[in-house]
Amino acid sequence: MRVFEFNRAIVRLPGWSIVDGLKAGAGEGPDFETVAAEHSLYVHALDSAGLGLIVLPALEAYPDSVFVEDPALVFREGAILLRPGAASRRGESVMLAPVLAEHFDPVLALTAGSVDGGDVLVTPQAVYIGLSDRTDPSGADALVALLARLGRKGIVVDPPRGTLHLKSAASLVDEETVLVTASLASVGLFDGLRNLVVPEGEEPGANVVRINDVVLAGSRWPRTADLLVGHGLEIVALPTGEIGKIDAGLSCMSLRWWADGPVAP
Ligand code: CIR
Repeated sequence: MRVFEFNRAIVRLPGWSIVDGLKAGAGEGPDFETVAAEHSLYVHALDSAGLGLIVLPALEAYPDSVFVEDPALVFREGAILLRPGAASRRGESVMLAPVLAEHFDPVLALTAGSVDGGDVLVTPQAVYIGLSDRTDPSGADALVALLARLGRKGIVVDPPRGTLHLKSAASLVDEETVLVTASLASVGLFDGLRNLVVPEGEEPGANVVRINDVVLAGSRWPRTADLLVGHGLEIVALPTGEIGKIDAGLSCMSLRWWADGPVAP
């Protein structure tokens, strides 16, 4: 089974409070209606890629809760509730716990430090955990131990800073290839894999998500799309301009996994 074969995903609808989502820069915040339209196209793309979707309601108390990738990790072998590094997001894990309990056994929980799922990149060889402003060494080490309980090898890496998360700058696009920023390629984090380097000026385009036969990619990054198509990949181009205002991309809006046996509703 390839690591990007999925038949299920969890998404959460954006709330009005998303206008107050966290952002590193001083630019304007997002407009709710436009975020909702981007999210709706994303959900449609997941459905078209063959995923059975669990759509959770918006959580107004958590402006960033549409980014379900950050508070948990999911695998065929089980799920892990994380401890997001931003104080305003810490409670999001608890809000995901009931739905994870319905679909996963075991559901493990990180109890030390902090880790955002956006810092966790799964490749066929390992689960890479990138240190960042959100993911600290004690959380990363604790996560390695939990991954081992699921039979997964975790590797802690210390990428150059400048992006929110490891996966803001790196995405697995096939079993041998990562799409990466030049900055990340230069430090050789993924030397065992082919590095496709995003063109200069399109660095945020490094966050894509491979799902079965397609790669969801931001439509703002045409040269990155050309690179991926030239590599033989099928692209589904999606608008990300509004979520991009709060430092988000495409991987962050879903939790994806392969469920064995009949797919529960
Ligand atoms: C945050 O700063 O936490 C959100 N505004 C964006 C999170 C994006 N998550 C991700 O890329 N995994």
